[in-house]
Amino acid sequence: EPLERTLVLVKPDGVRRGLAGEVIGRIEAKGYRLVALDLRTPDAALLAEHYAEHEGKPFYAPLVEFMGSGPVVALVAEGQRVIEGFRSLAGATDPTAAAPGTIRGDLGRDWGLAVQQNLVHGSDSPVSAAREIGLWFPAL
Ligand code: DAT
Ligand code: MG
Repeated sequence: EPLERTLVLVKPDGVRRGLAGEVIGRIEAKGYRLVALDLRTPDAALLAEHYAEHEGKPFYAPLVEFMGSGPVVALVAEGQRVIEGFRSLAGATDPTAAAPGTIRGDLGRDWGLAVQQNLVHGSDSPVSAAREIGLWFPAL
């Protein structure tokens, strides 16, 4: 099977809570390789492109505001089936429903806000991964 790459973000809630290392550790412990890593606060233009598929949904504006509210850790991880594998490590979108053992299930909860503050983003397909890696790490 060919090597795959995925874009992972530790969202502002994860960085604020000091959980970036925990997330990176789980990715490394699973056996994936880090190929790029950066701490930055994304601007509105990057977030609009990153979340273009959600434009028009009720949580879109709160999502973009939240994602720009502080630094995120952006990274590219590599390995066979890493796209599926990281989504599995992350768990379900809703951290209350996410299974224990997953990042969201172990470390996340509902905070009563308009957007799910669910700690991490992971690309959901090879096409999304290529697009997102190009946005966040144009030099790769
Ligand atoms: P995922 O991050 O699991 O790929 P997604 O792409 O459907 O989920 O949504 C992007 C983000 O938007 C998600 O991580 C949190 C937020 N979100 C999604 N659905 C939501 C909802 N129904 N209410 C509030 N926030 C939501
Ligand atoms: Mg998604």
